Amino acid sequence: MKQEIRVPEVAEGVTKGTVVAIAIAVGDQVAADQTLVELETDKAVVEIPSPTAGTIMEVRVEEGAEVAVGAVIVVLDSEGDTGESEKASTGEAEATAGADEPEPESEPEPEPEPTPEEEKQPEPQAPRTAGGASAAEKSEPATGQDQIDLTSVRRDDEVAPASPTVRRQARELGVDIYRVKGSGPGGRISAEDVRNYVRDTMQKIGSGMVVSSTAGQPVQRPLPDLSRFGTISREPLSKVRELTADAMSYAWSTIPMVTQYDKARIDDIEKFRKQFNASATAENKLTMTAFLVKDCAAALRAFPHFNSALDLASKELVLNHFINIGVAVDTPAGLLVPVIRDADGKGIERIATELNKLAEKTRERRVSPQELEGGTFTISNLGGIGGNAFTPIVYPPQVAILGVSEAEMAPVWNGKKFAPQLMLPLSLTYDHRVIDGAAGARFLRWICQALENPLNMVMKG
Ligand code: CAO
Repeated sequence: MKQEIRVPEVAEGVTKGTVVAIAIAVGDQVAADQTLVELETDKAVVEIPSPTAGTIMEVRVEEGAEVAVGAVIVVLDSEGDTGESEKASTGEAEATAGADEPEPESEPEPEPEPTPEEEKQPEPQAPRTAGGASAAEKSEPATGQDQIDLTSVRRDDEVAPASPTVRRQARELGVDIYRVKGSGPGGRISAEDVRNYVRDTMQKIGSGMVVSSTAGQPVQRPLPDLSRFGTISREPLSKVRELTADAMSYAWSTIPMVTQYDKARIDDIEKFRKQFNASATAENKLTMTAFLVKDCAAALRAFPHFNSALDLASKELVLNHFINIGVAVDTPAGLLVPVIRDADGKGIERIATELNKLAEKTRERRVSPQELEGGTFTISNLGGIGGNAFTPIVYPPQVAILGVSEAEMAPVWNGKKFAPQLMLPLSLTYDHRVIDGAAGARFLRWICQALENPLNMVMKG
């Protein structure tokens, strides 16, 4: 018997919803109460079950489509229900165990003669994206379902092609379904795919390998429809912004970071800087950042672990015998980090000249890719703009970064009285897998002491 299955009233006041998953395809046999479609409403995601056992004749909706309460979503042939309760319950068992599988594994039933109406049924569909196009439609060339390119179908704003059962399984295991690669037609994700993902992840953790949460692709769940709350506009991400997003997500999700704060008294250095700059040109103008580059280079010589990279796969710490300091430069296109090479072997004036030139080239986007690579430690000086503290993010494979905030006159107790002193706030973020808190505190203190008495840079470095 042909039966139309409609969107039920799922909650009070809910009049429509968006189809986020279709668990069945034309020709599938379903058991009573088996989920047909997952519908996302303003209140929750609800599963719409089949009221009876039968065979799917038509699927009238697509993933991503908005449907109103009362709309027909599926047409079911419930004829086989009578006298076949045995088969229906078997079907249910199969459907539960293999709900993630696109095809039932049992031998197909002998096909009854198709009615003219059945002859017009479309082929089972590949999963549909939120935009309405099927995976097969989106992949080029689509010579067969096996050749569908997942990268072109599983984009941020699309719905992961998995049945509700598989989604539930992923949720229960704490797996983000968007990170699982589906092995079925059209990239459909099966229960086995989820299990394999968990197994792979556990093996990587067991072998000490860092598990990238992004695998080189920024992962983001679909945005809600923000235009529901007001006017919005969109602007394309610049390449720099895209790369920054990727690098920051990777760093944030893979490195356990700690930030340590300290302050350096810089009256003497500032006095010297002003005297020097009285006769300096635009090229060799001495800035606080140039002092910091020299200071950090000397500190890295004294504390080699801060100038390293962690190689968990080989269970080694890679110690860089060269000291290349990256300096974060604010540009109209976004943040770029050109590198002062072999900074420990250079005088402060030379560093200042190089830095001024490099910063200008970077702001004008004339910096070469080679000048942006090979850094072993980074300085991010926001002090020229303002602020009294921030937590910079380590730039992998480096293990530490120094944040610099705005120097300010402050009353400092000198043992007898409070005296006004120019204090520079510093924040050191480090990879806690490589660096312990005590080492972090010593390193940052060393940097402060070298700024307070620059002779320390040459004496101790
Ligand atoms: N406290 C107080 N004043 C500071 C200062 C600080 N920490 N750092 C710089 N200044 C002063 C400079 O001394 C200079 O003053 P004078 O003209 O009197 O000499 C003025 O601010 C401007 O300095 P500058 O910015 O031209 O030069 P710089 O070498 O100090 O900085 C650079 C160079 C590239 C670090 C800076 O231009 C820049 O881009 N900073 C932003 C970095 C950034 O965005 N970081 C965020 C990354 S997210 O972690």
